[in-house]
Amino acid sequence: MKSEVNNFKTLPFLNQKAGTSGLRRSVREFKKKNFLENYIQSIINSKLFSSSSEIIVGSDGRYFSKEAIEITLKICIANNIKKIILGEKGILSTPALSYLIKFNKSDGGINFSASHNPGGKDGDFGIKINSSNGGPIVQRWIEKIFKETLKISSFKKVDLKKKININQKNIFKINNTLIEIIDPVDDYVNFLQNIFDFSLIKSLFKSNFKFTFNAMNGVTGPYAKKIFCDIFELDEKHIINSFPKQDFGGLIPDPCFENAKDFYKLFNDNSRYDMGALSDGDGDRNIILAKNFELSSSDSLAIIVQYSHKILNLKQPLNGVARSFPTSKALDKVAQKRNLKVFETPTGWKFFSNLLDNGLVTICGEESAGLGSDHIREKDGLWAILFWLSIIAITKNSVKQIVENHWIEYGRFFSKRYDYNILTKKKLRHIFKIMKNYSINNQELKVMGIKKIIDFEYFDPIEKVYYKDQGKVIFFNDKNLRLSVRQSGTNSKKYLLRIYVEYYSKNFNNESFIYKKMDSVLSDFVKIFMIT
Ligand code: VG1
Ligand code: CO
Repeated sequence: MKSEVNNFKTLPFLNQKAGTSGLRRSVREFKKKNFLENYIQSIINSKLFSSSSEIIVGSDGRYFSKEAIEITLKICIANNIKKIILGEKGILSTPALSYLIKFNKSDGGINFSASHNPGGKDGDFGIKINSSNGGPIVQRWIEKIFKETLKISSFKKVDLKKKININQKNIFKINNTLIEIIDPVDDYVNFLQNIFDFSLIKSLFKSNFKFTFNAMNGVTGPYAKKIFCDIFELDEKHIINSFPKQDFGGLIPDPCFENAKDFYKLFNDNSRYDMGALSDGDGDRNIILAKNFELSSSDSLAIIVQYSHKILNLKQPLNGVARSFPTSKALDKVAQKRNLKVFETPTGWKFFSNLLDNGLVTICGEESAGLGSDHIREKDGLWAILFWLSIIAITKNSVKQIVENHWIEYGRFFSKRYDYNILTKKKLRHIFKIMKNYSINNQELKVMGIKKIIDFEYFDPIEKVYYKDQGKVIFFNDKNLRLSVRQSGTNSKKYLLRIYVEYYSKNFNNESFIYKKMDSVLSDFVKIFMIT
């Protein structure tokens, strides 16, 4: 087959740098002539992959995924990549893709997903790039690929007469490249069966326990059906939005009340369910609901660590634990009791991978519905849900009871995230500048009880690199209060500022009083720093 070299220098690749979780842009941008071709060739030019590489390729099934996979295959073939393993119909959840890299000892992965961002032709598209450990590429590789995007002048792509059929399991060779199309679900689900005691969870499902799952028309549906229906014998009617759709059926696949109102309503006063769970577009996030109750991810992380020694594959002491800095310190309380070291990282899973690879941590997580462990190198929605089902089966308590017992023992970290759409880059820079230049002796800050504002910096103990500009942390005279501020790195359209407020109280019941207090701190803060 002919390999064509294209010399279109059509696109200035300036600023095509991956953010918190890969390169994320609008579909419209990705569909520009040669945009994707140039980016995939840039990845190859960076030498992340070579002609002896085996690469796992998949997607969350969103609009443009199949075309993107076809383009990627043609470029990989022209560049003589040795082997591509692909999920049937182009489907692979982010955790399943990470699993396949790690356990096939592959050289990395390309995952077409914009995760929780909207899909469809007016939505977003994205590329998550993974290295040979199964985790997102670290900053060094992000920079190398970025540099290649600045100087790329041509790409190689084979010219094929026929479309490559990726819709059924198969193995075939085109030129020097072996292409294997596999079942996206089976191996990963078998793997999960070695982590958790499935018979224990099955007995929970056989009891009176009522469970429902919402896949948000993302990639997790087929995995959830296999686990909950085929193995735990749950009726399929309890798995909602279970077919991966190109436009997520019009839903935004970011699991939260706004995007899943009907599902949330199933958990009102008259709820017939004991537990509900949702995942995002690419299956790495999880939300857990119960009657009149939504579990915060920060609490979920702490409680998972609290019960880890009771779970099949985690019975040995943990190496350590990690959380991103805006994630509440509930984890730290449990870790302190267990004598575990806590690593506080910038936002984004790539920071956890080094710690996991080097045996420094076993469990880690973020406030944004992402939890995981050293079983793979991505956050894992179904893993977290199975963990909770195991805790419920072991303790025979309800979700709410388990959480309240945790609060009684450790106190409660109230936490909330607020997002602000900042209109211009200039304004965003200005906000950070005034935060930097503010004197602590300023009267307004004194009135607010602000003690200090620091840059959150992180020293990666493995890479031996200092990460700066990751956000700000604001400390108050009231030690129970903490505020973090950072810019989102996953939003394709807007400059999004995220403000995280945390308040610790030994008494878990004074909810409305504490939330009011948090709201008022926030409203003073945004006024002083001219955020609104
Ligand atoms: C958001 C979350 C972050 C998460 C990232 C990727 O990033 O805050 O915790 O790691 O999404 O999640 P940001 O920069 O917009 O705050 V996913 O589900 O896209 O892999
Ligand atoms: Co995701």
